[in-house]
Amino acid sequence: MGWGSRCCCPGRLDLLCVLALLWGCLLPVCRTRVYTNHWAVKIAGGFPEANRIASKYGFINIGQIGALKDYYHFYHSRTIKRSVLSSRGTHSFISMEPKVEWIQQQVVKKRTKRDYDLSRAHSTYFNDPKWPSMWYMHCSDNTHPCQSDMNIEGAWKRGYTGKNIVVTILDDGIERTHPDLMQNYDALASCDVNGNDLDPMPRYDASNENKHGTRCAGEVAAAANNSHCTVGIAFNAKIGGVRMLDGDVTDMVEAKSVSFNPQHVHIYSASWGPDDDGKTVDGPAPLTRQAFENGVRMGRRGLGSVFVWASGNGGRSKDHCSCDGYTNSIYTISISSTAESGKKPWYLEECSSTLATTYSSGESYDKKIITTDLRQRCTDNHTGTSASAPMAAGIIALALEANWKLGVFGTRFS
Ligand SMILES: *[C@@H]1O[C@H](CO)[C@@H](O)[C@H](O)[C@H]1NC(C)=O
Ligand SMILES: *[C@@H]1O[C@H](CO)[C@@H](O)[C@H](O)[C@H]1NC(C)=O
Ligand SMILES: [Ca+2]
Ligand SMILES: [Ca+2]
Repeated sequence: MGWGSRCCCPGRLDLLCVLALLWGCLLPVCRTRVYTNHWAVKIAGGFPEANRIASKYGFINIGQIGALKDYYHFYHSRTIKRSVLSSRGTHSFISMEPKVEWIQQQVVKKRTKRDYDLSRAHSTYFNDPKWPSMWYMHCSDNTHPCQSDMNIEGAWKRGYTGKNIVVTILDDGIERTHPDLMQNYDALASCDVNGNDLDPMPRYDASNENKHGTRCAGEVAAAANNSHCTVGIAFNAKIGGVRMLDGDVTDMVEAKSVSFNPQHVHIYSASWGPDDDGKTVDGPAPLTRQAFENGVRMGRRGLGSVFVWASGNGGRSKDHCSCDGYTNSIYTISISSTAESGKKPWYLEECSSTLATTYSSGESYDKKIITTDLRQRCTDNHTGTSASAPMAAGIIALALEANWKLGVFGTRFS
């Protein structure tokens, strides 16, 4: 609903109009009609009769209005094109013609395109302190073309914010007490495979080694407009974490993680894999392969669990993502990165299993990703394909909210 279509004030927004909006859009307050020199007329008796009446009063009969029988479009060239007063003159006596059943001078209606005015929205839209600098969601300045926003606001504007979608981060834990995560935290999407319990809180140490999962989680579902830190892409999605990287990772640990609560969790995001050293060829072992297959066949009530995977950071070692059996699995959606500049980042691995690319870090002068950090903090330097996969998970959450029935491999197993 555009304001203008319900309310007053074509083409302007002044204090009076704002007050009118506050008063519940009382129409008479400041409505100005703009009359055109086009009329809609209902005349029984067919086209010749309509023509006769048109010429009698100085109108041109342009023809029937669409498929509306007996309704004609009349045009009066000697009436001013746009006027705030309805037209008077001898032509207005047409309404007295017995064959004229109804007549209406056309007025201009304010119609607003249902797109999004970024120039009005950015910086003030949300009160989260990091929002103005979230360059990959909106364009806050003119230093780069306004293409870096991945059209996320476009999805929000249509009402998709991740509601009822459940995402879990398979990583080193999630700080569920973080002020920007606790609102959307979902215990049913969380567990601790390393500690064999249900609490995915990270283990704290001096180097904050286990910050990774918390950083990924904030990208997906940090609460919006809570005056704190950042805004998640799917800021109304539920977010959980599976703590599984802070200990020995085995086939069983991975299998438990990717098959955790598959009728509750919809999207799993993983930003890890075999060493990106240019020498390692490795992939899921039997239990995890089975867990993936069961997930896409039976997870999400048969529509398929969505497994989002970071494609790897081994570019500098000439690592190749097709030697990584997680990213090149047909069961995962493998995500690569692009820098703020739009260029390929140095860490990028190129291979054919990459299905999409989202923003992340690049050169040292490129901006990085802003998200929640361990110890209830906020960071603006999350990097690598690790930052790209959760971004895709957030976008997929918006897509699933828009179309829940999207299947993972719709026809492949039919
Ligand atoms: C965010 O909160 C502020 C109040 O702090 C409010 O004015 C604003 O409309 C809110 N933005 C959105 C998008 O809800
Ligand atoms: C990363 O960000 C944190 C918090 O914003 C800051 O303390 C740290 O120095 C940054 N590290 C680098 C390498 O820029
Ligand atoms: Ca926030
Ligand atoms: Ca790799």
